[in-house]
Amino acid sequence: MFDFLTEKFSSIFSSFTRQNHLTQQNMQSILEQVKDALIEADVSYDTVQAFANEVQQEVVGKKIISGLRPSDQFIKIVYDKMVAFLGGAATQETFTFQIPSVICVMGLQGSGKTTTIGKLAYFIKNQAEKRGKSRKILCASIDFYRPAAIDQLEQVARGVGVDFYRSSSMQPQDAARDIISYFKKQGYEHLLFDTAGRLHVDEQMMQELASVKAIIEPKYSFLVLDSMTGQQSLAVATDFLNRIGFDGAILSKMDSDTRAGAAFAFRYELKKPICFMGVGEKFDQLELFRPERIAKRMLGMGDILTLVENAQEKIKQSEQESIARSIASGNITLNDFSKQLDMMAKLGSIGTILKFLPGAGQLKLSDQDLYRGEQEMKRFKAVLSSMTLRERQMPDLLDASRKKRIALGAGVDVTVVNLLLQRFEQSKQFVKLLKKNRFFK
Ligand SMILES: Nc1nc2c(ncn2[C@@H]2O[C@H](COP(=O)(O)OP(=O)(O)O)[C@@H](O)[C@H]2O)c(=O)[nH]1
Ligand SMILES: [Mg+2]
Repeated sequence: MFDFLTEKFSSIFSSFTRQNHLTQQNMQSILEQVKDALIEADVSYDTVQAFANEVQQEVVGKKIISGLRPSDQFIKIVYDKMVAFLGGAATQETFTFQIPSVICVMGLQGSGKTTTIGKLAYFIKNQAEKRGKSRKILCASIDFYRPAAIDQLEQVARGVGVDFYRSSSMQPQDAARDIISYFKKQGYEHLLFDTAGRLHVDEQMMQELASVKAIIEPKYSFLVLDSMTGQQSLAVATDFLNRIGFDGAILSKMDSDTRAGAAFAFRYELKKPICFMGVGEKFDQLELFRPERIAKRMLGMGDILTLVENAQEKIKQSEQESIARSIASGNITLNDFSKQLDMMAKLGSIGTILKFLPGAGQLKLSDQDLYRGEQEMKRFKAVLSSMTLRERQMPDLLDASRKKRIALGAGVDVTVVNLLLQRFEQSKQFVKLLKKNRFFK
């Protein structure tokens, strides 16, 4: 997600963070590079220019804060502006749908409406369940244009475990009235209403949608926008906004190879929030759109990056290079493993390292676990240092008698030697993860 912008921005700013002085010249050069990256991400020229102007004005008006390097301060300004562009700092932790409510999704064909209905149903259901509650949720559709569209929604509803209703009418307005009356009569709390999409915005579609919207009076109406489509999708969004109106957008397919230009420009150009984003085809792959988090990700300021920065300061270039070489050759030896342990020791405790790794928060390691982990690392160091270089390079040599000798030398039980070899196998996976996060770049 956002790989394109993240890569651009992190390379622009990582060269910049090493400079202590903020001059008119280097600031201009950075801003030009930022503008180029945004243009390449398919953000319109006007929006890019507006963004750059706002950053510049902010810089001019700002006093230099002592203790903060000017380059850092500049990046902070860019970050703050990005948050503002993307929709501002979040005031709410989550999105709460009122009860009762009709929730309507619209958008072009294939933008992800039906899938999004399933995700929203799951989101509402899941949120309620977390608080020990349940919700009566109904899904219905008036997409009569594609033969299997309504069947698809029926399957989606079944998959999520919510109700589905099919009107006997095939005329959009009549069906809409029928659905609404069923929704009310049966005492449902939420109606998720799927609409028809065309391949392009057309007159008939817009008129039909406008009249249906007047019938169902949705409390929430979302435009589902395929994030793959870039600037072009904003033209579609503008048309929907002017002709029908919506409360917010849901950007779908953010997991795909999108350059994220639409995400960047949507709020600024449409003056409407992006509320959610779809990050996969499954029901649980819907996330709240959080401008702060997105700006951080785009700038490559995620926690991983913090770890990388800490690491780069502390780890000598040569060590990194030699490990990088063996990774590149696909040939990791116990020697590298030993260096890895050293690197980890330099980074701080296992607890500190874990804090930076995404998803590690869910591991719920107790202090005791961490202590045990660190003890284990120390024993491993001892084991490794009682091996010969050849043994470290060719772990296959380690037969029972060698293991015994090594264990003796390290003052540990043979089981520790075996455990180390097991961990070594696992560490190959760890290396893959770090490599994926460009740890060794
Ligand atoms: N990768 C990915 N695919 C998605 C996402 N949302 C929808 N899709 C896929 O996009 C296609 C069209 O989705 P659908 O819901 O049928 O679109 P609709 O015509 O607007 O109702 C389907 O193949 C979906 O699985 C998403 O967030 N990520
Ligand atoms: Mg559909």
